[in-house]
Amino acid sequence: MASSWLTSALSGASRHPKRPEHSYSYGTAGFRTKADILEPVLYRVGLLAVLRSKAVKGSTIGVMITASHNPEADNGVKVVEPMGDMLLAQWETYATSLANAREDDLESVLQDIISKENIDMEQSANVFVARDTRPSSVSLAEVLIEGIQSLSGQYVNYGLLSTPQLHYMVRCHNTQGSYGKSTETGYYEKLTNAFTKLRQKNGGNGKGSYSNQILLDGANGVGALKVEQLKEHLKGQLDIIVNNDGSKGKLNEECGADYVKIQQRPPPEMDVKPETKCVSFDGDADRIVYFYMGKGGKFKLLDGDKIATLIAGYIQELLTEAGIQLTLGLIQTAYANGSSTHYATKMLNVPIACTRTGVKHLHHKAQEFEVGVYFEANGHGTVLFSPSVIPKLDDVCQDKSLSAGKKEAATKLRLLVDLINETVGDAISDLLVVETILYQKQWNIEEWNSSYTDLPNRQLKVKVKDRAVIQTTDAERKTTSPAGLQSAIDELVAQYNKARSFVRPSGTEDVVRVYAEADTQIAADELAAKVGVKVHELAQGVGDPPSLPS
Ligand code: NG1
Ligand code: ZN
Repeated sequence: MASSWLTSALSGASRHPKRPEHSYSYGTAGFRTKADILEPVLYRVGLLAVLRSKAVKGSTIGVMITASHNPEADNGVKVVEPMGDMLLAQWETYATSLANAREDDLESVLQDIISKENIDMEQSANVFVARDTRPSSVSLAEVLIEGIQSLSGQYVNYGLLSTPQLHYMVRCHNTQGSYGKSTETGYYEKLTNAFTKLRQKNGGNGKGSYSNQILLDGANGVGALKVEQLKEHLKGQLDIIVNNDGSKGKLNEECGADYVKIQQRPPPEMDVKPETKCVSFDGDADRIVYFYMGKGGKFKLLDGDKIATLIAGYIQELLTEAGIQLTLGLIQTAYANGSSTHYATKMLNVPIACTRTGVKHLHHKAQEFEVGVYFEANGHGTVLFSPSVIPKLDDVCQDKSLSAGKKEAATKLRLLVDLINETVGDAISDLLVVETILYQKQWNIEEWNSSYTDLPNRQLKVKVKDRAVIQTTDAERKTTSPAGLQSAIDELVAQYNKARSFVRPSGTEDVVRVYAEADTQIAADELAAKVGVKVHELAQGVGDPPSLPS
């Protein structure tokens, strides 16, 4: 006779049948597709989250319902590990098998996970649930909860949260509050307490051109709502004006960090005056970019690379002032602008590591340093501090033999640790970190932007029959297949100044991405197009090859 949990799980699944024509894959950003085909996936993710919680002896697991920067009609779901990290690779495979299992195979897929992971089905389980502002997220959360309950899991439904807020809640809960209180108020209090203290310490002589005014593009998403709550705790220290707050426009439509970065222009809804400091979040507030309209109405973007170098440089300065030796590293991907890499190595003296695209690769690499700053150029990033860091900072703060200056620098670093959401890139936390540093330096956005000048660059997409024929090595900076492609790219790159180019298959779209940078925009455009043509030629391109700029 089937166990009662199995009967309950299977009967629930029959209420949310999976259609044979749909297939799903748990990618680096979880499951993500059209919202109207996600119901069976959500139910099965409910089952998976309970199994994961049981497998980690009842520690709390998080499930976030969002499709981040995708259009409003899409949705998605991602699972958060007990310390707030992303789901383990082995469990991504289980998630994909569960989501795709035919109804009559579901039992064997569940049994397989239980036996491979040696799961005690008597163990209790707990899941934290949250969602973004997509209309479809409400009913999808209900289906997810049905899945959790069918395996007798306990759950807390937080309703609307940003993705990083959920990661934070999960970590706080599993570390018995040592990371902070697992409530939304606890989140704002932790960040704003650290922010306020740092602001007092940094003094800000008011002589520079720093302005506390920020025009925020909330992507018509959850970040806009959460910033309004943050403002109550900031008590006027920042003057944040929220645009695209969801009251009229659609989520991510002509707004949001992805739109601003790709279109290289402000959202049309925003009335951006010259030199005004602007910020754009994505739909679930785990990405942030800054921008402004410079002289002559020229759009200027300060992306993840600019934020990362600002933060790494600040940490480097404080470590030097405090006389503390820690290994500090900046982790980038091949998409990082060559100027940012040059600036970090030559001017800041911060070592660089390059990983494959996808935040989990950056996150893992960052763990190899005592202080690891990681950012994707598109604005997703944070800082990781190894467990050895806080005791080292505390020692300096308490050492009476040391100078006041050293102790002060160590205290600022200690506060910075509290200001950063280490679990995942967090637009709100990153905003507070950037504003702290700009205030200390008394910089306006133009002064920050002039720390280095981005090399002109271009990204293209090429459609090919099977993008898997493109194989890469060296953190995706070189191709090993198809034959002849890398030597063709090398020859093209050699014809331009300060040039670099690479191609890789996208992990989220059925395209090959081409990146090129060079000393002028014309050269970058031409190089990208020529490399695109080579990809089209050597990797069985579909449709027309990219056209060369006229
Ligand atoms: P793909 O489609 O693999 O290039 C994109 C972004 C990544 C990352 C993922 C996940 C670029 C060039 N790529 O990946 O940085 O954010 O989506 O959402 O921006
Ligand atoms: Zn996002």
